[in-house]
Amino acid sequence: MAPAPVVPVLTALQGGADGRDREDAVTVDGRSCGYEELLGAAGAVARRAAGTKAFAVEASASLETVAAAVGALLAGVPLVPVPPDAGPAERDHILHDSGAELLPVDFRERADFSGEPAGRAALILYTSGTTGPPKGVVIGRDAVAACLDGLAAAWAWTAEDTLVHGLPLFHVHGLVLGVLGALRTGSRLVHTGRPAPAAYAAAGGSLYFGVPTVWHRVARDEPSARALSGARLLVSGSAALPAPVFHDLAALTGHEPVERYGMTESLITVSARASGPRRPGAVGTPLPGVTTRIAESADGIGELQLQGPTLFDGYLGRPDATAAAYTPDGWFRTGDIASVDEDGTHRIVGRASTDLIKSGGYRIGAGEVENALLAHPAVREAAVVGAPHPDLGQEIVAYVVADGVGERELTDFVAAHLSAHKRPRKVRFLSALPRNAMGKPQKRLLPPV
Ligand code: MLC
Ligand code: AMP
Repeated sequence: MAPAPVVPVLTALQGGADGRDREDAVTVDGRSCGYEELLGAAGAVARRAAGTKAFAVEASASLETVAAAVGALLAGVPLVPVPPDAGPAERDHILHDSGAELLPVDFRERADFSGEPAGRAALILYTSGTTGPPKGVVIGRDAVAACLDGLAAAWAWTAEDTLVHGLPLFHVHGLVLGVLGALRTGSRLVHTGRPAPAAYAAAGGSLYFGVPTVWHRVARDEPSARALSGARLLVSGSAALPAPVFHDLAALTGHEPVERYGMTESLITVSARASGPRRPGAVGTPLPGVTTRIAESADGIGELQLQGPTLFDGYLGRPDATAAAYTPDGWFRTGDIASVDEDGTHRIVGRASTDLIKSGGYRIGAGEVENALLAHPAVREAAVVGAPHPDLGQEIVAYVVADGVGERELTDFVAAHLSAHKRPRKVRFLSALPRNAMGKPQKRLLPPV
C-alpha cells in the first residue's frame, strides 16, 4: 500500500489565499513581508535543510525564524528552535541531543522549493521535566494541523483576522499558534518583538494572544488596555489566568478573555469558545477530537488525562520517558490536576509535581536549575521551588548551601548557563537543607521566601 501523503500544514500560505497580495501579511518586530517573499525565503531554507534529519535555528523574534519554520514544513524536516539566549549548557544539550545542525538563515535568499515533504515530523521542541535536562518533544504535522483547525473553529479565527502577539518563537504558544496558525488560517500576523502592552495597543489587531503575565501587565497599563476594546478576541494560555486579571481586562477592554489549556506534548486540547461562556478560573471544553478524563478521583479532582489527534509522537530518543507519559490503557498523563463542571467546563487547579515551575508562562524544571547551581564551584547543595508571584505566576526561588558567593553571582551564573528566564529571582542561603531520616531533601520544610 502506498504511504498516505504528508499533510499540508500552511494551507493559506501555500494555497493562494488573499494574503498573497498583501505586502504586510507577516510583520515581525517591525519588518514585514508578503506571502511570495516568505515562500521564497523559506524555499531557500528548505533547499538547504533537505536531506538532513533535523535542523536548528536561533529562534529570535524575526522573519528569519518564520522562514525557518516554513522551510522546515516545505522540506518535511523537523525544525529545532533554539532559544536565542540559551547559554552553553542548554544550547549544547539541544544540539547534541537532537543531532541537528544550526542553520544560518538569510531572509534575502530566494529559492523555489518544489519537492515533496520528506517526513511527518514538524518540530522538535525542548521542554523541561521535573528532573534532568530538557527532552525533545517530537510534534507531527498532523497534530499541528488538527490543533490549528480546532482552534480556528473554537475562536472563529479566519483570514479576516489580524493576529497580534509578541511571544517567543521557540515554544508552542508563539510558534505553533502564533506563526503557523496565522499561515494556516490566512490571518495577517503582527508579532510585536516583545509582548509589551503599548506594542499590543499600537498594533490594531482583532485577535490577541498572551500568557497571563502579559495580560497582567496589559491590565495595569490602562491606556493600552483600553486600546484593545476594538479587538474581537483576547486569548490567554500557557498558565492559569488569575481571576482579578480576567475581571480587570473585561472592565478595561470590554472583552472577557478566552482561556485555553495546552502542553508542548499535547498542543492545545481544551478551550473556551468565542461563541460561548468565558469564566475566570476555567479553560473551557475539549477541542474537536480530544477526549479527557480525570484519573483516580473520589472527589472529582485528579490528574487530567487525554487522548486525541494533537498528541506528540514521543520524546526524541527516549522511549522509556514516552511510555511513562501514558497510562497502561493509553491515556496521556498531563501531570495537571483538574476538575470538570457538570456542563463539561474544565478547571485546572494545580500540578501533581511541585518540581515543574511555570514562571511567566515558561515551563522550568526545578532539577535543571538545581543542577546548574550545583555546577558552580561554591555551591554544595541546592533546592529550587516556584513561589507564588503576582506578575509571573510563580517565581523561581533557590535555596542553597554555599560558601563565599553572593545572590547576584549565582543568578547570573544560571542565566548564563541555561537561559535568562530560568534564573532564580531570589536566592536564600541556608546552613543545611531540611532532610528526612533517609537524607532526602524536604522542600516543604524550607523556610518561607
Ligand atoms: C535580567 N535579564 C538578564 C538577567 N536579568 N539577562 C541575563 N542575566 C540576568 N541575570 C534580562 C533578560 O535577558 C531580558 O532581556 C530582560 O532582562 C527581562 O528579562 P525577564 O525579567 O526574564 O523578562 P520578563 O519581563 O520578566 O518576561 C516576562 C515575559 C516572558 C512575559 C515577557 O516571561 C515571556 O515571554 N513569557 C512567554 C513564555 C511562553 O511563551 N510560554 C509558552 C510555552 S508553550 P531582554 O533584552 O530580552 O529584554 C505552552 C503551551 C501553551 O505553555 O499552553 O501555550
Ligand atoms: P508547556 O509544556 O510549556 O506548554 O507547559 C504546559 C503546562 O502549562 C501545562 O501542563 C499546565 O501546567 C500549564 N498550562 C497551560 N495552559 C494553562 C492554563 N490555561 N491554565 C493553567 N495551566 C496551564
